[in-house]
Amino acid sequence: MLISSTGTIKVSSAQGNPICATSYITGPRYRAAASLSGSPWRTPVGRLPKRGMTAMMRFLESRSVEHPPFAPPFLKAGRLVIAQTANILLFLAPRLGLVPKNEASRLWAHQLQLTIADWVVEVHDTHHPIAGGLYYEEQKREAKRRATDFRTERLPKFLDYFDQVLKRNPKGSDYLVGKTVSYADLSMFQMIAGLRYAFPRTMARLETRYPRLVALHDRVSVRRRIAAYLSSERRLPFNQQGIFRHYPELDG
Ligand SMILES: N[C@@H](CCC(=O)N[C@@H](CS)C(=O)NCC(=O)O)C(=O)O
Repeated sequence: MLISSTGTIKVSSAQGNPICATSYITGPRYRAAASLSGSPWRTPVGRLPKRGMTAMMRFLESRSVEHPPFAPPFLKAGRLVIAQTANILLFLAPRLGLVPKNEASRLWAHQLQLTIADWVVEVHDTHHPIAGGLYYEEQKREAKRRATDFRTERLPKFLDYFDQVLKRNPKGSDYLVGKTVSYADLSMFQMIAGLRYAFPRTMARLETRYPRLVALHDRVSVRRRIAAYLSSERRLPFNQQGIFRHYPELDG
């Protein structure tokens, strides 16, 4: 299923179809949305209540929205319409106590989130290196080359970087920003969970080098509300339509 920037939806029942998962996050639901930052709160279109999907499409297509989102996910909070995951988190985190109050910490958390956003795009590009609108099967050869580079060069580089961030945190290596949990930690949890799903063999090998990151993942997963979310229906299992997909031939 693909939602294009113009709001057109192409639906395909084929396996390995062009991706898209999407979400329309309204005020009352934003706490749930904030429980993780990244793809899990993009509800696949097929699972959205019909009303929600219709409302979202109407909104995206409307010519009268002053600050139109380019794409979902977006958040409506009162009169504000906020798109881009990192931007949504920038808005939500101080309201939910998921970032320290001072400006330096907020910028730092935002910087980490933007780096994670770049990382997410690179994960996506392992299975769709040529175009998001083409089927995986139409770009399998390129995907293989791209995935090899991702596994051997890019993935260790990102993991090294975030491991150093933990190591250099003057408030201790338990969290990425300051002395307590922030949304950057929630995003890192999701990255590790997703990478384990997509690249189980590679991650099993690499993880032994990053005990701090693995410990962070585990620390996040047992937090009371996160654990409740993970065992609830709100947690969508990883699948072959999302950013993180498992194609054994792309794993190393
Ligand atoms: N950088 C954006 C990415 C948003 C995104 O990829 N949205 C997808 C939904 S899965 C979309 O509808 N894209 C439409 C397009 O790029 O044309 C974010 O983090 O929110």
